[in-house]
This record gives sequence, structure tokens and C-alpha cells, in this order.
Amino acid sequence: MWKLKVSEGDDPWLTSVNNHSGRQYWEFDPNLGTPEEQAAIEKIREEFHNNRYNIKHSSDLLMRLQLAKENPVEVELLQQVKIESEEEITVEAVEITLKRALRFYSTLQVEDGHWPADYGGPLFLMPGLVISLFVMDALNTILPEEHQKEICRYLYNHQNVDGGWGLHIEGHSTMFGTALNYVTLRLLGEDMRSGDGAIQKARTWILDHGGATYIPSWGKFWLSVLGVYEWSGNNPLPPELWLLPYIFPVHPGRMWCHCRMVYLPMSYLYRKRYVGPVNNAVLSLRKELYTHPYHQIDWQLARHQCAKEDLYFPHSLIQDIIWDGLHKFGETLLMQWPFSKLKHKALSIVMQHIHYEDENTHYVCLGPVNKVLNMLCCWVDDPNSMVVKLHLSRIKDYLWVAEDGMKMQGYNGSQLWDVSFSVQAILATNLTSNYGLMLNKAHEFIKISQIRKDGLRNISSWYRHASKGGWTFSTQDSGWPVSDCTAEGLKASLLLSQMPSDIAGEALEPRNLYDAVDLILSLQNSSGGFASYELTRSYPWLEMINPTETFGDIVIDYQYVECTSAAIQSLKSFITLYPGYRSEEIDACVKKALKFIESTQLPDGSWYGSWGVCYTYGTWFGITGLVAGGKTYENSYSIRKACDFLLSKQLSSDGWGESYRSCQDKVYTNIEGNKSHNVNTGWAMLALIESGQANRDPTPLHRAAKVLINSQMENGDFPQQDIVGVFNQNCMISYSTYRNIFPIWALGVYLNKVLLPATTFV
Ligand code: LAN
Repeated sequence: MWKLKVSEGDDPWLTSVNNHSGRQYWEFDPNLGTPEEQAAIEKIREEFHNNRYNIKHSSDLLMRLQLAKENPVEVELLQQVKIESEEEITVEAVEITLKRALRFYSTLQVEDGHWPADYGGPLFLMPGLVISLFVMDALNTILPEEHQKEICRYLYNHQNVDGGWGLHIEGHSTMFGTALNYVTLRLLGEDMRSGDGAIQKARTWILDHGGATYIPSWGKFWLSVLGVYEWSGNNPLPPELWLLPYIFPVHPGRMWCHCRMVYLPMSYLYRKRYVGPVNNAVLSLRKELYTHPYHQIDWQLARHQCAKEDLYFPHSLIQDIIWDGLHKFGETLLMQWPFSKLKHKALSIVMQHIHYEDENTHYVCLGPVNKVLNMLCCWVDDPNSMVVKLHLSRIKDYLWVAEDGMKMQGYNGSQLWDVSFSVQAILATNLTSNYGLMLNKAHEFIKISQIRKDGLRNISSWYRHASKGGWTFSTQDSGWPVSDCTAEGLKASLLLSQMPSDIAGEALEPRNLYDAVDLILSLQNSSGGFASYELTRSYPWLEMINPTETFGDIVIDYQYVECTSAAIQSLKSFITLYPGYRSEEIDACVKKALKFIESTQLPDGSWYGSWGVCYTYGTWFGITGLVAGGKTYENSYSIRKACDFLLSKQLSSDGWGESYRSCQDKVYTNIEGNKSHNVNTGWAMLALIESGQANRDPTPLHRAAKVLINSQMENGDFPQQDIVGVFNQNCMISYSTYRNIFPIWALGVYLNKVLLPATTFV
């Protein structure tokens, strides 16, 4: 049976700054589990499979079964409440719902204080790993039989009815998803007879859509590494860019760290034209993937081909001209003396940057794509080196098992982010007397996850911003602080510092809080906005050379309403408690940040949220940022407009339910069938209550609260509904704790800011 392990470092050579706090991975133990337990798991797997076309999101049931067993609760399970109409809502009904919810949520917390959860969703990540391990001849050692079985299960479970795979679990079929996952299954040993014709169907999808030459650029890249596509069919990825002076706007050091860190190892493999061993499996795939014989393919034509299903961000004409020019002249020139000398210099610099990133992140790396690419580069550079071993040990940090199978996650987890939100949600209920221990553990986690030092050596030569005082999205070892993770971490720390220390534990030292404030202040851009990891270092027009056809907003680190709002909120809570520290700078920062938020509001009153679905998420941050910065409904036209926007989107089913399509289409779209979604409903409620909706007209809030109360499950859990996380406008990602966090948070605030004040008043 599979077992989730937390806070463990299983390999002696792995390093960690905090004893692997927050680390989570799955291990297979054939001797684990009674026959009943194994049967229970088979049952949930079967249910997922049978329902797979209706419900695409798994519900983290393997983890839930394990934790229910490990963390039995002693508190009595109260009788569930259901409500017919909003007039029936009472303080007691909400309290019971919340107590049941907290009771359940406490069982999901693990010893180190975090809430482990599935951070899957994208379907383009596992193929990179499987292809890399395949060329490294490490597939069977790193992903032994049980792993491979679960990966195949996952892929079959997420194949669309038409035979293809999407960019993410809820998306329509694309060439990127389909060709890569087809190749993955084939490399894992599946053949035309496997999966009840599923492989055959996938192949038909590929051929019907013109064959794998129509795969987008990242797919072309992976297929080239594997040897089933020619490097000449790729647009140039010159590592020599790293030799440019920093003053050039296209210098990689100025790009969004994710873009920079993915193209860094890609450029290494491109310049080496690295191809794995061409064996029978590879030769066979060359036949299977195309409508023409492999040697007749026109690779020049293929370089520009992309299936219309994949084309989210079409290349501009300028971009294609640049690629053609670089391909025809640039590459030829670079191959000739004296320019060929640059190649060695560039490759050596690129390799140094790869090693720096690996070391600085304890081989976790910034994300799943650069993790696998860096590993492959290290192996190409020296297959027997220690760094390859270190990389291999960290692969499991990205793999997650649920009832739908084994997936590769978008990060090594969302630990710190979830803990910070959880703390705020739990405290909002004001029902913490029974749950002090939960807060205490969460507090420990936050404290132990704060980064205490800047990156290794001289950070600016590695194009790194400061890190000291920051929080990452996941674990401290992952090493990359994020502006809003730092802000949310700081908010949670400040809230906890006001609790009695015998309940919540010792507070962080003021100097650690100052470090966080310093970092936040250092991340504000001159326009007032906050980007994600670093300052915005180049210009939005660079998006013209975004080489990916599938992702938007990837080239530079843009400024986001979410990050800016979180910064305001954290600085404002800080300054009320520590009015003596950098108060003028904080005031100035908040003023500018407020301006930024106001200036990015859309004409309909909403904000586009980039990391959650979408206008509801953005508007929650927009409103809460403005309110935290001192604006009110009465004195701010922006807030009034934003509230009108939210109210206009409330569904006749009483909640809010925004589809992931909003993110890609940039038009507010309801979930199919106008279904309410608890997480959206929570965001809208939090925003409205924060702006004083209770005093104006509480009815919309009562209606929304009814939805949350009624959706609670027998055991106090809430159902997993449609996917709500997003990145780069087009790819969805799971935030599996949100199903618990936002109903708790919204009902908590509703209880204390809407119901209880009204009762006292009467
Ligand atoms: C994340 C996850 C967390 C997220 C928030 C903190 C929620 C956000 O407020 C700021 C941006 C950030 C840190 C973020 C950025 C983009 C990430 C890293 C991801 C969505 C997780 C996966 C994604 C990454 C880019 C995926 C790899 C794919 C590429 C296109 C490089």
C-alpha cells in the first residue's frame, strides 16, 4: 500500500536547512495495509475511474484514509446541519458547521504542522520526467513497477473521451498533452493493445491532428531529447544570450525567474543537440507519431507548426522573423570561428547557473520543469557525479498519489501557503479553544519555514534578489521566497503573536519580523505594484518574444493585484503592532500600492486574478487590499464598483461559481450548469464582508452562507469541486486544501462579522 511520509529525509546525502520540515512524499510498501484497507482503496480507485468523465478532479482520498487512521479525533462529532432557506440560519447552525469543519480539518494536519495536499493538475510535467529518466536509463530504478503502474493509471484516468489529453486535467485535448502523454505511456511499456484501446485512440488523435510536428515548442524540445524529433525542427535556444551585457532588455537575468530557469537548461541541451540513445522504442515512436515517414518530414516547416488546439498565445510576426533569422544566420554564424568559441564559454556559464540553482534549493529547484531539466543537464555533463544522485533523491518531492493514480505536481507542494491561509481561516472562526494545538503546530511550521539567510555567495551575480526574512510557497529548502507568500506568512505570524503563548506558542522574534518587512519593502516596484518573486526587471513588450504557444505572461515578472494586496495587508498589520519600525517607508509603500491596485481595476469593477479563478479571486484581493490600506466603501468608488461587480455575479443557486475559462478567455464565465463553487463563494463572501456588506444588505451573505453550510459532508469535510488554481493564464493547478480553508474562513468571518454583531444589536 502507498504511504505518505512527511518531514523525512530518506537519503543520507540529502541536505536540508530545517530537517526536512514540510517535505512530503509517497512510498510504496507491499506489506502495508490489511485486506480491508486495501479493498477500501481499490473501491475509491474504481469509483474515480467509473466517474472520470464527469468528475475530473480527484479528492485526495488516499491521504484522507491514511490520516483518518493516524489522527483519530477525540472531540465528539456533532450532528450535521442542513438549511432550507437562509432565514433559518442561526448562530448555532454556523457554529456547529464550523466546529465540525475544524474537527475534520485538524485530522488532516500532520506532525510538523502543515497540511499535506495534492498540488497536481497540469498534464505536461510527468512526460519530462519519464523522458529524462528514460534517456538516463534510470526509469526502472527511480520509478519501479508500482510507480509505473500508478502513473499509467493516472494517465488513463485523465484521457479525454476523444482519446487526447489536455494541458491540465479539466482542459480540452491538445497536441502537447496528447503526444507527450502517449510517448510517456509507450516508454512505460504500454502498447497498442493496452488500456482497452486507449493507446490506439490516442495515436489516432495525434495523426488526425496532423501528427506530432504540430506539437508546441516545449513538446518539440522533449521529443528532440528523446530522439523522435530533429533538433533542426526547433527554434533556436541560444545559451549565448547569457553572455550579453545586463543592459540588454532580453538578458535572461531580467526575465521572470520561471522563464529564465526553464530556458537555462533547455539552452544547454539545445546547444549540445543532445539526443538520448536511439533504441527500438525510439525508432518505433518515430514511426508512430507522424503522418509521413520520419526521414521525409520537412523540419523547417515543422519548426513553425502548432496545432490550433494548443495555440493559446500565437507567435507574433516579429517573433517568427526573429526565429527564422536566428535559425538561418545566427546559428550558422555562431558555429563558425571565432564565434564558436562563445559556445564553450556560454555552456560553461549555463552549467554554473544550473549548479547554483541546484545547490541553493537543495536540489528541489524552482519548479517541476527546471528540476527535471537541470537533472538531465547534470547527467549529460557527468553521468556519475554526486549531483545526479542528489537530483534523483529529490524527484519524489514532486510526485503525489491519489485515487486517480500518481501525478507530477506543479511544485514540491503548497505547504507554507496553505498553512498561512489555514491560520487566518481558523482564527477567523474565533472558536479556537478546542483547536489550540492545531494553531500551535501551524505556528511552529511557519517559524521553521522562514528563510534566515540570503542565497549562497554573491546573489547578484546569479541574478537573485535577497531572500532573508522571506517565505517560500512550499518548504524552506525550496529556497525561492515569493512576495505574497512572505506577506501571508507575515500576516499569519502577526496574528499568532497576539495569541496567548501557552496556546499558540512563542512568537517570532521582532527581528525576524523586521527581516520580512525589509524584504517586502525591497520588492515594491516604482509603479507601486508587487511582482511574484523579484522586481519587474524588463518591459512588457518582451512578451512579443514569448516562445511558448501555450502560456501567456511568461517572459517577465509582472505585477499582480494578489501580491500587491497581500503586501499592503501585511504591512498594515505590522505597523499597528510595531509602529516604530520604518513607519514612513511603510506608509509611502502602502500609498503607492493602493494607487497600483486602483489603476489595475477593470472597467466593470473587477480585477483579473492571475493565480486563482479569476475575477472572483482577483476582486477578493482587490477589495481586501484597498480596505486594509484604509479605504472604505463610503470613501472609495473602486470598492463600491467592485462590490457591485461581485453582487452581479451571485448565482440563483445562491453562491458564486466561476469557471476556469474566465482565466483563458478573460471574460467572466460561470461554471457549466451555473453551479455554485464553495471556494469562489468563500472569496466573494470574504470580499463583501470586508467591505461592510453586512450593514448594507446581509441577504446575499446569508444566501451564500447557506450554500456553504449545506455542502458540508457527513464527516465535516467539504467536497472537492472544480479546479480553482491557475498560472500563465492557461494552465490550471489544484489547490486541494482550499475546499476546507475557504468554507471555514468565510463562515468564520460571516459568524463574527455578520451574525454575531446583528444578534448583539437586536
Ligand atoms: C505558483 C504557485 C504559487 C503562486 C502564488 C504564491 C499563489 C502566487 O500568488 C504567486 C505566484 C506563485 C508563486 C506561482 C508562480 C507560477 C508557478 C510556480 C505556480 C503556479 C506553481 C507552478 C507554476 C510554474 C510556473 C509551473 C511550471 C511551468 C512553467 C510554465 C515554467
